[in-house]
Amino acid sequence: MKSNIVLIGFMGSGKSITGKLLAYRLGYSFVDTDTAIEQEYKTKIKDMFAKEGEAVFRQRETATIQKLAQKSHQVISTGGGVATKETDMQELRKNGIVIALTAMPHTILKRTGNDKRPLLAKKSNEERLKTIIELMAKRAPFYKKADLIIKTDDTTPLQNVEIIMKYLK
Ligand code: SKM
Repeated sequence: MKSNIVLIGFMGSGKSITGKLLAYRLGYSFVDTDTAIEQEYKTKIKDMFAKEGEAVFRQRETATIQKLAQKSHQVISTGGGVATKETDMQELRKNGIVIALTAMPHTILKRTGNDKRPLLAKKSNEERLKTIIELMAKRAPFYKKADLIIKTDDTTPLQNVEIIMKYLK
C-alpha cells in the first residue's frame, strides 16, 4: 500500500494549502519541496534563481525529492516544475499516489499576485498571463498523468480535501 500523497500542479493551483489540510486530516506530515529546499540551502528560491540559476535549483530539487521519496506517511506538495521531471516522478510514485490540482490560466494569474515566484516575477499582468499560458501548455500533458485530477477554479481547499479523501477510501 502506497503511503505518501504527492500533489503536483502549476504554481497557484492550491497545493500548499490543500496539502496542509490533507496532512492534518490524515495525520501525516506535510512537506513542501520548495520550503524544504529553502531550508536546506538557507536561500530563498528567488535568490537561488537569481544567483545560481534555474539549473542549480532543479538539481537541488531532484536531490530533495530523492530523500523525501524514501520516507512515508507524508503529503508532499511539489514545486510547479517537478511533474515534468520523469525520474523525480518515478521516485515519488514508488511510494506515492499522485494527485494533480489544476486551474485555468486566469485563476492562476489571480492567485499568483506576489513576487516570490521567479518564473512569474517582475512582469506586467499581461506578460504573466502569457507566461502562464505557455508554461501550462508544456506542462499539462505531465499533470494529466496523475492518478487523480482535481479542477480547483471553483473549489475551496477543504473541498479539494474531501474529494481526495473520497478517492482514497
Ligand atoms: O518550485 C518553484 C519554482 O519557483 C519553480 C516553479 C515552476 O517551475 O513552476 C514553481 C515553484 O513552485
